[in-house]
Amino acid sequence: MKGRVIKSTGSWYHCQLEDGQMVNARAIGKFRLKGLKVTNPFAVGDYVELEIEPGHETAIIKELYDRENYIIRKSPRHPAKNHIIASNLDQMIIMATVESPRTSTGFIDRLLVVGEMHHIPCIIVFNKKDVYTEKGFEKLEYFQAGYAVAGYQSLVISSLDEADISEIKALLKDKTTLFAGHSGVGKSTLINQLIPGVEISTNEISSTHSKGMHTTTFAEMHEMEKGTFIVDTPGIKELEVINLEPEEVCHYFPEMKARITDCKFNNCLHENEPKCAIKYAVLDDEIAEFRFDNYLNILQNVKDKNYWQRGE
Ligand SMILES: Nc1nc2c(ncn2[C@@H]2O[C@H](COP(=O)(O)OP(=O)(O)OP(=O)(O)O)[C@@H](O)[C@H]2O)c(=O)[nH]1
Ligand SMILES: [Mg+2]
Ligand SMILES: [Zn+2]
Repeated sequence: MKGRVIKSTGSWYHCQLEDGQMVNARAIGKFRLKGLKVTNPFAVGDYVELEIEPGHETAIIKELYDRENYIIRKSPRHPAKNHIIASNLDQMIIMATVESPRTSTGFIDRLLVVGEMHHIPCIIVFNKKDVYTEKGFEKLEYFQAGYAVAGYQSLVISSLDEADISEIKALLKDKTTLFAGHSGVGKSTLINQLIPGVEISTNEISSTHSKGMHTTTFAEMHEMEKGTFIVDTPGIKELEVINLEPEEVCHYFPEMKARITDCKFNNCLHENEPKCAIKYAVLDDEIAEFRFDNYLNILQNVKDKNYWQRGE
């Protein structure tokens, strides 16, 4: 019997069967993970083959169906291992806030790179527009212009605004969407508005730090309508882009990727090389400066990390 992992709590997996029924399932024995060094053998979004235990309300996971894609990050608890956040995703909503708390574009761009690496389309949703100052709106305009040039759709919403909720609802229809972003940006609040009655707990952000306090602690999938799923995730504080070579980084910035063949050197990393088409595009305002800065930052991280991994 086929099921989909909706939620995982330690060794138990809450699965939804094709007829909509729920069953608690667990795996017996070790699962071969095809070379993946991960802390969790199954993730939210996985399709699994289940065998209902006789006389029980529970099931055994017999098989993991191939994942169409998945989002992976370094495990916060076991740095040598990775953690699969969720799988089989149609899109990712990157929730950000310009103020209270502030999300840096550096963080947004790391998530965008992860989305590009896994071929998962991303939409940026700036939440809490009801509390932005005039200065906040100015910054927002600058960011939105930069993302538009890069080819990303971005929206400005408030989780308290009915019209905004309807707009988001339309974007989600018949898809599995991952909601990602810092703690306190309002992911769970928005999902509560999208699915009346789900009542996910949300929390005030601490007034001293203006940061969230991690109200959601594990990823969980919610069904908005039949066939429409939303994955709520715990706030991510920092995100290290993993499994990347320095020369690959620019491939995951679409507005750069489109221009790299115009650079003089085919191994150009767009730092200080002569006749670099990317640099010219930044000077001509065809690539937003903040995007280019974030690129250089990620590039440096990737270089540093690969350096240490090689043990030089
Ligand atoms: N003013 C305003 N407050 C909002 C909005 N959306 C959410 N909030 C508030 O922001 C706080 C944090 O919201 P949550 O939904 O818990 O945030 P989260 O992103 O799920 O946080 P984690 O679960 O910790 O990752 C709550 O106090 C919400 O009421 C909004 O559009 N406007
Ligand atoms: Mg939450
Ligand atoms: Zn270049």
